Amino acid sequence: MASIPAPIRNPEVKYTQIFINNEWVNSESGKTFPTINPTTGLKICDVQEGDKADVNKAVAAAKAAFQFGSPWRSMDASKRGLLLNKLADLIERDIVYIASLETLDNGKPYKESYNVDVWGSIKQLRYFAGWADKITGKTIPVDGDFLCYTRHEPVGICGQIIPWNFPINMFTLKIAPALACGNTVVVKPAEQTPLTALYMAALVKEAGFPPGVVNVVPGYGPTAGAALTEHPDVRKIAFTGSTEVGQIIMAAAAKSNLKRVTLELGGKSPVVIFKDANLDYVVEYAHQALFYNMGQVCTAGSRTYVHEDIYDEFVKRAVARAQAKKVGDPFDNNNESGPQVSEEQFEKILSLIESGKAEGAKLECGGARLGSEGYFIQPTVFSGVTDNMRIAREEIFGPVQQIIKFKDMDEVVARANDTNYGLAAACFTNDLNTANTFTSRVEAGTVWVNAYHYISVAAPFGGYKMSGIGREMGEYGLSQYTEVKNVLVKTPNKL
Ligand code: TXE
Repeated sequence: MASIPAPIRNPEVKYTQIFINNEWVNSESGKTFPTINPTTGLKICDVQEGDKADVNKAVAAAKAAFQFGSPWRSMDASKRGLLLNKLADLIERDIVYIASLETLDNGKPYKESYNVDVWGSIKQLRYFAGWADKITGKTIPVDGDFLCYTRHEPVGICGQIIPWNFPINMFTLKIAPALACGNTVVVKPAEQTPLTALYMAALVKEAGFPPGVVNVVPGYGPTAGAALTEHPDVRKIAFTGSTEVGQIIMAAAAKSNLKRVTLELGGKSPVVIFKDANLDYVVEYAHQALFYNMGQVCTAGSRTYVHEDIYDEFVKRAVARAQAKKVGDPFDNNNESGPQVSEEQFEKILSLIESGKAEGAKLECGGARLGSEGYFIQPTVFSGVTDNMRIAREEIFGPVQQIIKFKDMDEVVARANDTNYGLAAACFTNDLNTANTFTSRVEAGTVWVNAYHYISVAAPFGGYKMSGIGREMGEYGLSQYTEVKNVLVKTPNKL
């Protein structure tokens, strides 16, 4: 990895208020909430706590910005692209600060905040900036004397609710396609990690987006998030988070005004290692598939199926790899992993580890807290895992690898698909027929062959089954932010 500039270990927090109409305001209730540094467990600062009244104000601003004749609705599509590119430039200017702020608030290693999250955001903005003036309809040769064409129009006010595992990246992934298509947005960042979204709001203003186009309301899910989901003027909700909350959101969207809904939810993704795979290569990939971002990834490869002929050797090497992992201060670039994001997640993971032990899986290494402050967990590996155990069925969202034995293709595909989730999957093999059979049979929105976690903004991303609805990224993702209008013009003769 190329060397990167040193982090700012104590980045100053510049914005803690609610961002509406390009202005900073306090919450109507006067309430605030703390955001915690997961490396120490100590408070970083208090942030204004948005609730229904604040969401109503933000939606009103987004609605006004979406009126015909407003600066935003009158703007050339190419100019929307320029603004998105400008925003990308501003992030690039401030990348060290933003990556440092992300690490402070989320706990992820600074080198990953910098190289993956913040650079990823820049790429997303530039990708969708390029689309802004290329969103076109069709002319359709219908029977009769008609000019028939389609217009791809913005949906309107979009509510966007994001999680804490990739805070800035989720922020840009949500706003970029929405703005490229000409929508206005109200974003609710996760309560655990509001700080980079608020800094992004300041950059949105600096870039020159008109007031009301982007609004950011920090707050809790059942209050601010629910108010956005239930609001009658919001036309679309884009959500990334747990499957349970996805179900609540879809029900509320249906009940209020049949909002369009896209959901990117949880997963229990299988990584299937056939017996011809190169062991050194797959041990590392399977390790990263699970442990990347402290296991807090919706696509985490959290069911590692290994062919019985290579199972024992694989377990031995996977354990050695996990034991060699450097976990600690996320600002120290020698460390591979930092803490879990919050005490709640930390406790959830430890209790699932206990369930694994109680249900008879073999704890090969780890299994407990690391150190005495912050939310660090030892890299943990279980072998002897069977499909019915909770650790093989539930999303752990932590550094806990489950290694499971299999015999053949038919059996492993059936077992891989025996879950309500369907976000991602991978197989490792050098045999083309094995790979093609697996990719065609496995039920998942993204399937990797001899790779893991490679995600491109140009390619669609989303889940089968209870892992989600709709696709984000790429042209498929763009289509979720437009309505298709069919126009039929009577003509005096056949055109
Ligand atoms: O998620 P929530 P949590 C999974 C992962 C994790 C579990 C719980 O397994 O352990 O979910 O995490 C907002 N109406 N993922 O509790 O609650 C909330 O404020 C509207 C997978 O943090 O789903 C936050 O902004 N909004 C996932 C966002 O939803 C509501 C990433 C996500 O929080 C709401 C995160 C409500 N009623 C967790 N309740 C992924 N797919 O990557 C909460 N929110």
